[in-house]
Amino acid sequence: MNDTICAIATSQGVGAIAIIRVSGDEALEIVNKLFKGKDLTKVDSHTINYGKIIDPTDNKVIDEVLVSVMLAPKTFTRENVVEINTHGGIASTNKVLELLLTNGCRLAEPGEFTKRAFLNGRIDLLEAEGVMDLINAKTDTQRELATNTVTGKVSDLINNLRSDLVQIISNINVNIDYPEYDDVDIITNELLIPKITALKERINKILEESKNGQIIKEGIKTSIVGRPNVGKSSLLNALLEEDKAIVTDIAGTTRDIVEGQISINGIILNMIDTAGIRKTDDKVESIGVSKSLKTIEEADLVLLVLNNNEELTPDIKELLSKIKEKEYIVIINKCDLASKLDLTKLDVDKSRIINMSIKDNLGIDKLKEKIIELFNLNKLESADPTYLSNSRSISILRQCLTSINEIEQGLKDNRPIDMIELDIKNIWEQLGMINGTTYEEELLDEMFSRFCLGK
Ligand SMILES: Nc1nc2c(ncn2[C@@H]2O[C@H](COP(=O)(O)OP(=O)(O)O)[C@@H](O)[C@H]2O)c(=O)[nH]1
Ligand SMILES: [Mg+2]
Repeated sequence: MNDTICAIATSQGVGAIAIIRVSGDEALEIVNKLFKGKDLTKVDSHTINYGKIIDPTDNKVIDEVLVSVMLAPKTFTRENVVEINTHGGIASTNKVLELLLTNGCRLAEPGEFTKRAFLNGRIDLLEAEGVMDLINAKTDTQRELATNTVTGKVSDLINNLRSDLVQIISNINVNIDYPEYDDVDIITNELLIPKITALKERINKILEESKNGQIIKEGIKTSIVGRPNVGKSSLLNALLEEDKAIVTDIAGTTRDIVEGQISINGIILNMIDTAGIRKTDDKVESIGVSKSLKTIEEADLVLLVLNNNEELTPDIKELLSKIKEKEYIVIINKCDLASKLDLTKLDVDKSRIINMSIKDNLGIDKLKEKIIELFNLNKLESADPTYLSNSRSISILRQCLTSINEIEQGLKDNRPIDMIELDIKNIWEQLGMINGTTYEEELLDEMFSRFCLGK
């Protein structure tokens, strides 16, 4: 038997109403001990009941409340659930919680209600993760993606792959069991190849589109790099429209990393202003420089800032070769000054160059437009976002892709069909880990611990 858990589900602090949630076999009995009004154990399911919470030791009234009674199994956790709506003061809410704890409830762990919803089969693992995304959503696009995850649209991507695999497995089985059976497709390796290839392409597409999911959920990691004094911090400040990073004409001012966020078409740009990249003997500055190089590796987008008024140096060419593996934009700043920069020596695609004068506020809009173009943000904003977005499922799906490539090769090499069948079953199981058909206890603990209390 599961113990009965409780937690304050609304955010802690003063509000008009606070909700305390109780879930478990004894939810009704425990709340009933504290409730003056109707006998909650006898009311209909899914009713809201007016009454008072009293302290049973001295019968003092704690608060006037509305109590929602929801009986299993049609509840979020599939257990009996009672929600107490109190006046949202800190003292009264905490007092009600305390009374629940002294009368048989245990304080829920973070995410424990959702964990129970998952363990009791109410939602799958992807949907559970979506619940957290929905709570954390800050932009409309994030909210839409999370809603599609919570309501199972994203799970269907995986469920459909799994049912296709079952189809293939059953075809193989019929063939193994009744090799002489004419009616059934004779599943020879030849016939299987196109099916496997089609499946591989679908997995590929889901993975390709999951990049959109990650961009929506986590934003675009953007690193602003370049030599000292070219205007990197000025660029960050201009994009943020505030003076966040310190700007001076002294080279080496930004020694550590300064971060800021803006939203472009509903997508968050997570910007990092870095220390200027140059050879230096200053210990603090050189740590900054190596940190900047590291942010390039982790970035989705690199903004390389050059000074129009400075000649090109060899280290820039070196830097350029590093950032070319990423999405990048070359910003030529200080266009208000005389040009000393020889662009012909710069081996970059012209469409990726933006001329700016941050001082005169010129070029910021062009830069934003370029980012929208590079990441297809217009399309992302208008699409109904149904993408895998958490790195856990994406990495499992990547493994599945590797396995399916091996199967395809195995078929071409005429590997025995019963071995192939085993490999296909393995993929089916791996996919089950994405939506939690199979799971490990440790993963659940780790995942739900990131939820907020009362969810
Ligand atoms: N003339 C001119 N000066 C600029 C421009 N943008 C930034 N600066 C100046 O260049 C200097 C260095 O800027 P800063 O943003 O600190 O460069 P960082 O070292 O790359 O972060 C400051 O004195 C800025 O005011 C610009 O577009 N034109
Ligand atoms: Mg700086």
